[in-house]
Order: sequence, then C-alpha cells, then structure tokens
Amino acid sequence: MQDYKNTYEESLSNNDAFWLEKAQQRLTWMRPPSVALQGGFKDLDFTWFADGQLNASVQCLDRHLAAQGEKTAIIWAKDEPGEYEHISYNDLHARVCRMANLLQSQGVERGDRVCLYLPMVPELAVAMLACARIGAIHSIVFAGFSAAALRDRIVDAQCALVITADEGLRGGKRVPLKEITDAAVEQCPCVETVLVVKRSGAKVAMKPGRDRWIAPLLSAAPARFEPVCMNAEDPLFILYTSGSTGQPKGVQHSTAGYMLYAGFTHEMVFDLRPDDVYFCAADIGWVTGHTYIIYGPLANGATTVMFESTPLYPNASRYWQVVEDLKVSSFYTAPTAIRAIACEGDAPVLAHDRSSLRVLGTVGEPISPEVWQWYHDCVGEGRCSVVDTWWQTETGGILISPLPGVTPTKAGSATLPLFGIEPLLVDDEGMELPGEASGNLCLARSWPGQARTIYGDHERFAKTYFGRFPGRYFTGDGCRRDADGYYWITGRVDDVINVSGHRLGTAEVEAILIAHPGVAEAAVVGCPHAIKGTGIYVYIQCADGFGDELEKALCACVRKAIGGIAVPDTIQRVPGLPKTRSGKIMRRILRQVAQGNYTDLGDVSTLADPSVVSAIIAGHAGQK
Ligand code: 7RM
Repeated sequence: MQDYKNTYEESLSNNDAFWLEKAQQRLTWMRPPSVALQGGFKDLDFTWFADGQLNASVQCLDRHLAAQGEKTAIIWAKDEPGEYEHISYNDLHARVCRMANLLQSQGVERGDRVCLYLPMVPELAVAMLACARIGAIHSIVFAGFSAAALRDRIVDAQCALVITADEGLRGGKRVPLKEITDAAVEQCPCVETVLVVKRSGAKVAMKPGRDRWIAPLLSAAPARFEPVCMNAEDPLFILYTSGSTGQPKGVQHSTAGYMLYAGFTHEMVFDLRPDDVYFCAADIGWVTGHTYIIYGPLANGATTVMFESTPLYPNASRYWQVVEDLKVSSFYTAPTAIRAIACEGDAPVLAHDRSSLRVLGTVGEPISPEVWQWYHDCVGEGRCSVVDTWWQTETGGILISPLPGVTPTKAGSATLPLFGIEPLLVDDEGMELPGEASGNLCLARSWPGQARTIYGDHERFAKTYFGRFPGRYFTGDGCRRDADGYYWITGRVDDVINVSGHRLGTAEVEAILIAHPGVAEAAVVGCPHAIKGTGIYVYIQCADGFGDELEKALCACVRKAIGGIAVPDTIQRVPGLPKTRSGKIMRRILRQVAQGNYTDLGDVSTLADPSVVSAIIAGHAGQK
C-alpha cells in the first residue's frame, strides 16, 4: 500500500514524465513521442504524445507475433454452451489483414467512419482492428439497438460502409440484424456498401450493388496489410453514449493515449499474468467491451474471451461453466448480471470449479455492499480480489479501482484513484470540498485515455463536460469520499439513468413518448429495480380517448425507436405533471414518488398546481 501511495504521489507531481515513460515503454511506436500532455482544461485543446506516430493494430497484433504468435488471442464462446473457438495471434493477424484489404478495396480510407452493427462474433474484433490498421474510425452500434437508433448513429457519423450479420444468436434467440440494418440504411443516403457476416444462415434479402456476403470476399483477400502510420492524436473510434439531452453523443477517442491507457489499466487492475485467461462478459457494443475485451487485453498480449450468450442461458450456471471450461483467471461483469445470478441462489455457482479465478471485477453502476459480499464470498470463495471499477465511456478506461493484493477493499466502494488520476469533489456552486465530503465528482486534470471531443461538435463537448464547473471535467456522478479517502459513487446527478448498467438519457425516452398522439405530457425517471438496479418509471398525462391499449403501444414505440433496453417498467397515468410556475417539471418529486417516498417531498411551494402531487401519490400507491 505504501508503494501505491508513493507511486500515486509521484504520478501527480511528475505527471508528464510519468506518462511519457509509460508511453515509451508500453507502446510500439513508428516515431516515438517527445511530449506528454499539451494544452488542458482551459481551452479544451489537450493532446497526449502529439508528435508520436503509431498504429493501434500493431499494438494488438504484430508486436506479439514473434514471441507468441501461436498463443490464443481470442476464445470465442458461442451462444450454445460448450462451443468454443480459439483464435491465435497469428490467425487474428491474418484475418485482420484480409479484412483491411477488403475494406480498402471497398473504398475505405484513413479517417473514414465505418459502422459495425454486429453480434459478439470474431468478425467484430477483426473489423475493429482492420479499421485501426487502415486508420479508419469505427463506430460500433450495440446489436440490441433498433433500426431508428442505428440510422441516427450512421447518419451522425456519415458512415459509407456498414458491417452486419444475417442474424445474431443470443440466449437461444435470433435477432434479425440484417433486416434491422435494411430498415436503417434505407434512410441513410451516406451508405454505399453493406457487408454481411453469415452467422445463423437465415435467408435474408441482399440488395444488389449494395449488399455483399463477407466470407468469400475475405478468403479472396491477401493475408498481409501494411499498417498505416497514424498520428498519436488521430481518432481511433467513436462510440455513441447517452447524455441528459435527447441526442446521443459520438464520444471520440484518440489512438495513442487511449491505447496506452487501455493496456496500462487492464494489466494493473486485473493483475495480469502471462498464462491468464481473461473473461469480460460485456458486449463489445459498449465501452467496457472496447477497452477491456479488445484493446486492453490484446495490447497486453493476453488471452481474452468473447462471450456471445447471456448470463442465464441455458441457466444461471452459464458464466461458471465458461470459467470451468476455459480455466478463467479474471472475470469482469456488471452488478446487474451479478444480481440476476444471485437471485437463483448459490447452487448454480457451486456446481462448477472456480479454482482458476483470481480477480473478480464489476463495472457499470454502483454495487451494493450485499451484492459485493456475495460476489466475494460465494463466487470468489472468499479468496479472490474484487475490483469495483469506476469509469465512463468518456474516460476510456478505469479511473477509480482497487489494485488486487494492494488496496484494502471496502464492500461497495471503488476505493482509490489509479495513477495519474486526480478526482475532486465540488458542491453545486463549484467550490472544492476537501476531506470527508459528498459532492459532484470531477477530475482536476487530463489523462491519456480521456475522450478528446464529441464527433463533429466540440462545442457540445465543452458545454457537456466543462460547462458546469469550468476548468474541471465533470463526470455527471455524485460521490462521497470517506475519512480514509475512499470514493463511494452514489450514481448520476443528471438526467441520465443506469438501467442494467446501460446508460440512458431520460430525455431520449420522453421524446418518443411525447411523439405519440395519446400522450399530452411525459416524464421519465429512474426507480429502484431488484435486477436492473434502476428501472424506467414513466408518468404520462394522456390525451382524451385513449384506452388500455395505450401503455402497450408506448412500450412498442420505445422498443422501435431505441431498443429493448429502454422499454418502460412502469407507466403511470397522472392528471398532470408537477410543474413550477415557470413551466419546469419538478423531477425531484417524480423521482421520490417513483421510489415510494411520499413524505419529505421538499419545497413544493413553487408548484403551479400543488394538487397534482397528491393525485400522483394516490396513483402510485394504487399500483401496489
Ligand atoms: C464503463 C461504463 C458510465 C456511468 C458512470 C456511473 C456508472 C460505472 C461504476 C458506476 C458506480 C461503478 N461506462 N458507473 N462504473 N457507478 N460504480 N464501479 O459503464 O459510460 O456506460 O456509464 O456508469 O454513473 O457515470 S458508461
């Protein structure tokens, strides 16, 4: 622990030297950098290692080939239990080169955006790295998003090429990805080409001149491709994430800073060892999958598992079946998955040999002390390190987390900042809160993995993250720091909710509900949910003449516009929303009532019509 403290102090007091040395040691450069951080949070022009040149795919592939070309890079755990495919670093390199040649032959050039709308199949990893090899920017859209959501993301990034699959297979169910892509791309004038991976073999429509099966093209492509020499600050990818306004943002990451941070944090937080089998159960469609299934582990030459299925297919033992089959050493998932499994009791866990496990990670939302303890005691047999890792799409990698075997843990706390990270709590006026305190979680300085901008909208980047507390990066999270300096994330303080560890803007859902003729007004808040952590609670003021069918219709609208993850758990009809005289919805009241908290609603004197509150309470109580 003293080592951690010394290195931490050193990493802050000598920040540039700390990161420059890491960058020189950990990355394979075509031209090594001479500088670390330039610019900062004042002009929002920060860059890292700006005069260096490299290629991200080289970090993940080429540099490992000589010493460990035959080592397994990716184990693909297919949807059906017991079905695995091992892909060596040599194989992966060849497949990435073929894909890069194919993309290039389809006209993809450095700087172009490529949309990947794929299930958890090896082609997704291959396509990511092929984009990186060419210098193209991938924009991965989670395969649970709807056609409309996919369309918006393709159009925003102006992608000319989309890669999808005939169908996804997940938990024994089929997801009609090609059909969804067709519906999306019909409304995307920018798309010229759709490449299709065959996964299920379903019969799908292929539009001549636009759609092509990918397999024959790949086998015809050469297995060598010279990596393009990229600048450190060239974008590596865009990933859309929700914010407090209706439109998702294309969070843009850099090449060198992101790659350094991904590899560095992956090795440190999971205490990576040469023969480890590392299993992150996230989907690559989210940032956790980008950084901790693909870029971090492959930069470290590790063996990483790509899991196509779900935690409950065919039963609650599935993860532990994989752990036993593959002798997994580190396992990383979200509290929502842990809760879903814990619901089924200890037996499904105990049924499998977990003696290979050493580190258990959690991410995506606060983990309650009870769930943390179950993860530690039952899954980890009380002998594994639990790492509660706090970070965001925008941070590129983990910022606050224990280090296994180093940091004494406390159930429910993400504990302490990693090296080079300087968290800061401020009150609502932006005053710094020292010592033991609760406040808004900010970062005082940049780190290499930090997102550089929002694609195409640097002003929005400035406003979203630096507008409220100028000179500081504001995370949108509330947090408590205890007497030992440990951080306890309390959840979002903005209009973002965390549903099953997925980030969702309440405004996104409201916009869809309000568009329905049966809805005069709508407000969406989070409410406690046993499995999801936060459920989606909707208040609507109905237009006249809409009967019982309305709620079902609204759920269908949301599913269509965003996807299954955004479908409301509860819809409550109300005679009106609690609004201030200036017309602002008082969400605080709605949040409290949705939690079943009817007393201490705070100051309601500014409400235009205080009587709606009792009607809302009565309606909520009546549902129980
Ligand atoms: C990695 C990821 C980010 C939001 C973040 C928090 C919440 C993430 C934790 C957590 C408590 C954690 N990216 N969050 N990790 N809350 N403890 N260990 O999830 O962009 O999708 O979401 O998730 O609110 O701001 S994300």
